[in-house]
Amino acid sequence: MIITSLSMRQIFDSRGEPTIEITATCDGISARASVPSGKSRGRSEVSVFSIAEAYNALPRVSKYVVGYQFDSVRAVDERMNAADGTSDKSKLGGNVMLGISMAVSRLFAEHSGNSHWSTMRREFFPEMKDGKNPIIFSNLINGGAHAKNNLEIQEYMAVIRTKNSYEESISRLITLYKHLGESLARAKGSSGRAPIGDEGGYAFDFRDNFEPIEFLSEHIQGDGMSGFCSIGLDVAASSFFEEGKYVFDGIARSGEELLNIYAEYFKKEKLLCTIEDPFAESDPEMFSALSRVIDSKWVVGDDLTVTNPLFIKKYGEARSINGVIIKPNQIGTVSEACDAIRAARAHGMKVIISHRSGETEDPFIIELAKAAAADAVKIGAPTKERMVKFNELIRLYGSS
Ligand code: 2PG
Ligand code: MG
Repeated sequence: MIITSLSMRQIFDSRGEPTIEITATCDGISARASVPSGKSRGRSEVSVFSIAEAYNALPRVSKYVVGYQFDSVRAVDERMNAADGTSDKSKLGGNVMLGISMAVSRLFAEHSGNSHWSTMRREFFPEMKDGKNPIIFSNLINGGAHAKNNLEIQEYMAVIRTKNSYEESISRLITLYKHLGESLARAKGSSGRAPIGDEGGYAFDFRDNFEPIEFLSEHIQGDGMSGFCSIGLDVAASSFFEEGKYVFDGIARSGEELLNIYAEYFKKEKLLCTIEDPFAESDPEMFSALSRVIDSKWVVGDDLTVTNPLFIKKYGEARSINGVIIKPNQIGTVSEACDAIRAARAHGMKVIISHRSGETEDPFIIELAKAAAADAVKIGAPTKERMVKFNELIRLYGSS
């Protein structure tokens, strides 16, 4: 396939921040893709160009891509990487390169007349068969960098295992989300609209970081969902790690003290099943220590691993984590995100394909999850712009 043009336009993400949408064409066929943005970013994520820088970079990247014959997405990505030549994609822009890589990936599908997910599977995961329906991680209470409340923990998620149809489980999740909002508003004495965080979850102040878990647990049980719904946390602990201490519930604590708090959480709340970034990315030994203590639960890396196959391998070998977040815009091309998934699998890790706090309406992550037969998808609260991802799950997986 010869790529005949690349163009770009500015759009806005769900946080109202400007981001880019790329259109790639070939013989009159076109495909487009847009790039999300993260607020709580890992230190080693690839560079993000401003809109002005991205417009400036596009002709420089196009020079290496437009007018050339390519047989795979990987070939396009390798050519962009060679032209960029930096480890953090700072010459051509990680977001620019990812937008092109995603649009080109869709263009290959359009060109061959196949679905995007099956085209990606053929190139990157040819040995994969459809597995179980991916588990949904849905963020219902927001704190940390995603909210203006007193919670250090960034995300309290409903973790939904769908055996039969997504229609049914998503409908139950929406009911849970509504009931939780009503009862939080009552309990917190709020008469107006509930405060909402960046990913659509409720953002009230709480007694401490454990209280939201109690609320969630009570509602999951009250709504009769405990057979298929549990609780996950994304602590995003780098955001409250200051001078070697974790400032948690108002007190500066050592890593060991924080580990004991988590162990207590897991002991007290049986529905709690996963914990992401429990410690700062500069404190990997503590991930391993926690993994030894709660070895039947998922200990997940995000800021720690930034979708980088080398980091995933390193922390897989050290047994620091047994699950990993995959966000294509942390690494900046589709083929490298797929390499990260393969690295995770090679080390026996659960693969969770994730949105960002600043999302667009692009359903790319669901297509990737289907292509890779991922274990889970992380897609925010069931509301507003995030519904695109839920609806795409229904479309791609249908009822079974
Ligand atoms: C995270 C994400 C998505 P952000 O930390 O996992 O929930 O947040 O996009 O702000 O990094
Ligand atoms: Mg995270």
